[in-house]
Amino acid sequence: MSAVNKPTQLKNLLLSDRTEFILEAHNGLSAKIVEEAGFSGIWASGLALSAQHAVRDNNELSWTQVVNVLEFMSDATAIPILLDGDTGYGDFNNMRRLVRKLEQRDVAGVCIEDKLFPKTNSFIQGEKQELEDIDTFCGKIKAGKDAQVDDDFCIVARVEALIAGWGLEEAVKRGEAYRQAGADAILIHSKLSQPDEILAFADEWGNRCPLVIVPTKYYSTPTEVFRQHKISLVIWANHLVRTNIAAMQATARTLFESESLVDVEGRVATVSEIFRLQGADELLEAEKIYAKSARQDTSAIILAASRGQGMDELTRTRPKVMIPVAGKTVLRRHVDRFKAQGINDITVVGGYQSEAIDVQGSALVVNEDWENSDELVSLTCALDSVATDTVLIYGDLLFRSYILNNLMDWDGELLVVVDSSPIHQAQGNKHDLAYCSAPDDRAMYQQKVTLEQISSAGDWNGRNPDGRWIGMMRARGGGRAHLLEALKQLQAGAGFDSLGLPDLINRLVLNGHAPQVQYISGHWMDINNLEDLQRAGDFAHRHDS
Ligand code: SPV
Ligand code: MG
Repeated sequence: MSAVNKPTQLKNLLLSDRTEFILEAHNGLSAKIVEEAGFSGIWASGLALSAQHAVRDNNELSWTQVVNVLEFMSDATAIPILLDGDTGYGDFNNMRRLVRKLEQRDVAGVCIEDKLFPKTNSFIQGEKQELEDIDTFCGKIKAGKDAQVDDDFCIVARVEALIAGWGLEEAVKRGEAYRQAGADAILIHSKLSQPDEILAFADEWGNRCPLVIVPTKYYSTPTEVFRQHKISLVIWANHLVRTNIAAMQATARTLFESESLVDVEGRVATVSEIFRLQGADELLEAEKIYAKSARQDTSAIILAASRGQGMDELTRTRPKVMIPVAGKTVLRRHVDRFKAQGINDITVVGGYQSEAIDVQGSALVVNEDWENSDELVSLTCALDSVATDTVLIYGDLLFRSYILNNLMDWDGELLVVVDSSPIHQAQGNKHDLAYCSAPDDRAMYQQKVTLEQISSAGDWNGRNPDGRWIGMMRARGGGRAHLLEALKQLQAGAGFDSLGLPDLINRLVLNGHAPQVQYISGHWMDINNLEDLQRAGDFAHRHDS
């Protein structure tokens, strides 16, 4: 952002003792591209603004529509914009209002031409065009100058005498009248392919006030010639809209003919370049500050490295999480559930047949040594994904959405989900039995219970288990640090390779950081064998919400 305001920047360009250059733009994006290329100013061309809306340069675009586009251009850039204001869109009174509206949008200046509303582009039968009466046009200039609030807002008066087939004398007479009426610069326009009449005007003009030219037709004139003739400002008036047209036509033709993107991809801007020009990064940063509720700091880690047993054929070429259940893989179900909670930072730890893991919306890390290691080794592969708030979950679970909902609603540092229903402690389901500070008292809302042990023994310390840990936990805030600390301790000890999440949870208890228990009663299942898989289909159909 320049410290100098935009009108002053434009004034400085006009008054600079070098020949300066500005380039056409016709919307926010092209304005930004002009600025990034290094230009010190933008020409908001009437021709380009109307062309980009596929209407004619005959004031078919209303002046308020022009001003609306200018607002985007001005917001997108820090360099001054000189609007091609045609005839000022009416009389002196319309001109006053235009100037006020432009200043409100931080447009630095306006160029008006001495033709009649509605105007026609100078290159369409220019010699037939009628010029405005000199005094009337001077009144417009004066009205505009009197209306401006910023002293440096620039009004450029454009002389169309040469275009309309009048001679040099009339052109200079008009230029002088406009200068005396208060114009900050004179734009002298020509439709000839040689610069002769422009240069003759410039020589006659001397240094009365800054001179502006638009060399669209005499484009082959060396720029040095303009310098020698003391031209203040050169306008490249329509070259971005023309670039657009040529590029878009080429792309459209290729796509239509080839019915494929292959020939086009390398020739067009990348999607990330679009995001850069839009300033997408800034929004991501701002979200971190202003949109905390979107669970920006929450991640999910899904452990899916093992093959699983008892499902031989089904897991021959893919891990268990990639088996479809009621039309959707188990992993897809997980990712959808997390996304529904606003958790978008999702990491899957694969191992067995990890190349078959393909779920959009999640990142994959691989425990290469999955065959000789267990869950905690997998977890260490995903350490980068342990966020301020992290949900850890087994890959082979199916669960009703409210379970994750409730888990995310709790505000403790360490939480584990325990199922207190007897069915999950039945014979054959001996692992992950949970011993808690109190049994599930369903009559109590948000009962404060802590975990004491997860064990595969059905009678830990001579007690009956209070339920079964379902393979879902959450660590947030201080709980994250406790979790990482416990993991580090276990890693330093013997037998780390064969440890699982229950060992980590038990270490947390040992360290004095017993997780809180969220009791549930059923409404989940894990998939361990073909029979489970069949039940899983029913489960998914019944509880897909
Ligand atoms: C424009 O860019 O709209 C101009 C310049 O007014 S010209 O098209 O040459 O008239
Ligand atoms: Mg124009």
